[in-house]
Amino acid sequence: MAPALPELSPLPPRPATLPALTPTSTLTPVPAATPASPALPAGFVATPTDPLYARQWNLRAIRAGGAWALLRGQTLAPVTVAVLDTGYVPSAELGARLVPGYDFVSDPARSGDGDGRDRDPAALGAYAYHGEVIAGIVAAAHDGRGMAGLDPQARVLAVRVAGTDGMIAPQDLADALRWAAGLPVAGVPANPAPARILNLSLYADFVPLTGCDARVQAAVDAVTARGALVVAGAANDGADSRGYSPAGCRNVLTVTSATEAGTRPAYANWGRSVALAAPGGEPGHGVVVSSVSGPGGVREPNGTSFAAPHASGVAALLLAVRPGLTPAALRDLLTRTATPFAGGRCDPDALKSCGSGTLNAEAALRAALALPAGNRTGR
Ligand SMILES: [Ca+2]
Ligand SMILES: [Ca+2]
Repeated sequence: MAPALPELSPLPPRPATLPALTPTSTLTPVPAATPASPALPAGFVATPTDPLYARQWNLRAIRAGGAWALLRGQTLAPVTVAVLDTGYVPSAELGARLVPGYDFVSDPARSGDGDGRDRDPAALGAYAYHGEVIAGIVAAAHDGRGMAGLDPQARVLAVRVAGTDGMIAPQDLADALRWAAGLPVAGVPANPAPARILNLSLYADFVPLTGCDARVQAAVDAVTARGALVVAGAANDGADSRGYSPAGCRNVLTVTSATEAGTRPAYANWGRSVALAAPGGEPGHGVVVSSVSGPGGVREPNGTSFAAPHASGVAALLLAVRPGLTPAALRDLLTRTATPFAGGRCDPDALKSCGSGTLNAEAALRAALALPAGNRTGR
């Protein structure tokens, strides 16, 4: 069975199970702000003072600073992004903006908490970092410590779908999708904080990689009809992403990885189901993030898992300024404003396509701001 989540680093060839984190002796908090940082400005800033920002090449690659400059000084209604992943890890980068969702892992043999589904989505085991890091890429605070996230005003709903083995059951994923978007799921209390964007840096295990699983497709279609955008990582097998769920499903914004040079790293899935690329890095040059699991509170993972939340974070910025955007309109904005690949392709092999280009936060936000404010926008 292929692993649903990528390892941190380096990327070994097709491991049978997910490798655990490189052990660290202690859990260390995010580096503290330089002595009680003098009054950080309210609202967006074009250049965050977070110490890791200088190393966040991924944010420069997508012109995040240009997007923030367009929002300078503004405080917008928070957009909720659900991260369906390993679950909830308290984060100094998100504080109360990180909302514990629900534990959808139904198999007690893989849940690590001794039972099936329940109200406690706490991430457990060696892969707990995965959801934590993705939440940080979407929404880490611009607070003078640690990393900068794409939408520091977003809320993240942490929904647990991966077991301690890093594997995801298709029915758990399908139910979690519906619940995260505010649709009813039998046996689960209603979600008090439905999300407009659902980030899936994973794929369903226990099914053949031959196409979109019908349960996952039905859930994706239902949440799309409700107005939620599904963003998925393309997966890390260097293969056509069409066989994967959700990457190969309809109505999914599938995101593959680009290197800093804007090319396809060998691990990154490709193909017609890929909408665009975003920085996911490569072995030895990953995406720099805050993590309580990392030495000094820092990790540098690579993989399409870390590309997808760039698109989710930018989508949150678009919804913050134009709340009426439909999933189709968000997809249109993100893909048509992407920066074309050098020479028109991400890979010398034209078959190995990466969609319309590399995510461009500034261009996407400019295009959204050019749309009329107000009611439901787009198809
Ligand atoms: Ca449980
Ligand atoms: Ca920060």
